[in-house]
Amino acid sequence: MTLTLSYSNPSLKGTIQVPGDKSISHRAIMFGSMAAGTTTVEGFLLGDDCLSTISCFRKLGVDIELTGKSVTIKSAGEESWQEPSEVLDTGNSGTTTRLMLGLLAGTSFHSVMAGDESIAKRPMKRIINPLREMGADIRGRQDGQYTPLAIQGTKLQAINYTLPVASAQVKSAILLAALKAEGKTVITEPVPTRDHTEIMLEHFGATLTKRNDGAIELEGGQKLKAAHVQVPGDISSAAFMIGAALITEQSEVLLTNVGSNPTRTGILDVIKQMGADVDWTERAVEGEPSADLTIRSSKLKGIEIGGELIPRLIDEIPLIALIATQAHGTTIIKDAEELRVKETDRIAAVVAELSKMGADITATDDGMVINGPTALNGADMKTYGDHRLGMMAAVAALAAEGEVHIDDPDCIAVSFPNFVEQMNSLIN
Ligand code: SPQ
Repeated sequence: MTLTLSYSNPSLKGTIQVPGDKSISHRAIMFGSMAAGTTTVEGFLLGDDCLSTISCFRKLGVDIELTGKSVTIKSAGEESWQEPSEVLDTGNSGTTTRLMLGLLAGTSFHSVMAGDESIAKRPMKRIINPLREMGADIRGRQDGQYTPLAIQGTKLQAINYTLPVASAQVKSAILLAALKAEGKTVITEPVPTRDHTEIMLEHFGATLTKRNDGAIELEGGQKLKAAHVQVPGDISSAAFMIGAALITEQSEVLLTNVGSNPTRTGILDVIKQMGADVDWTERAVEGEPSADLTIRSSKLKGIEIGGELIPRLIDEIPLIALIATQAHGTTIIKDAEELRVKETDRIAAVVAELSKMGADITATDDGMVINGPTALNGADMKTYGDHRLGMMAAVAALAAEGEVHIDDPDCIAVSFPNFVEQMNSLIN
């Protein structure tokens, strides 16, 4: 079903609580399933990806009850997981697929994982290589590069591993496997990435050490204790509301309880540098930090984005590219070649779709160059089944002259169900 959006000088005003953080919601289900006892989760993201994670753990025999945005997980610990009789369907979720590899590698049973067409094209060797060094037995197409993947659980040994790519999913899969491995695992990252797994490990009673050189050490054989998890709003979802307020006239939007973990707030650094009018008030911290954010229409300027900032805003780049089309001057995004292996090739897709609307945007090997400001016109926009491309198109419609048609808006529900309704509710 195609969604048609058309606006005439829209202005956004009001308050929004964006849905729960996707990365933290996935991990809450995984940790609650590993820990013996009853884990409760509040503010859970009811997005398709996180529902895929719940469905996989139910197939392992874990009792998971969902009531609104609250989840209750009753587990007798991961030793009680049962061999699944069906394929574990990870849907569109890279996080589910990759983190579960780390968890399933150390079980005593056989399991098979597969997801949708997009998952079948995403690289898995980056996870499987370190897990194989730990002793894991994982098979798949092209020597385990692609799903479906068959995992024969086995005993694992600790490793000393330096990540070849900056990836929280690789780091997390190794950490989860390391919990069950014999010995002390040491992980070194080229650039710091989101640390939700480390925070949650400690929250569930595990001990890990962050060394002065940035390396993480985790001793195997630790058991987790059930806990309560409060999930803050997802800053990656908030980013699209931020962009909507920034590029429309006379807008002022309050976003409440947005996750403000410093490993995720690169988008705020970028918009401040671009000249955004934004206020940020931190809330009390319980586990993961969060804040209230007020964002107003702003005159933006182009900037250069690269280096260590990239992992702190990797999922926000489609939105940043869009706001750069409305900024004065040139925006250069570099060191972001990881975008080519997300739900789709996000460099190619963003450039193709914003070009259709009249943007001056060029792809580079590791990013893009955008000259602004340019007027945007209505167009037939493709999502490539990628939620972030879908939301980028919907926000672009606010600034466009004429109708924007979005080919597959349902994919937005992967991370932000009812995004378009929420955005429209702010329009006066
Ligand atoms: O789960 P999935 O599909 O990989 O989701 C994405 C997204 O845009 O929502 C990436 F496409 O977010 C990843 C993120 O890019 C979620 C994530 C995590 O929860 O650990 C880490 C990042 O991926 P990576 O490959 O850099 O580790």
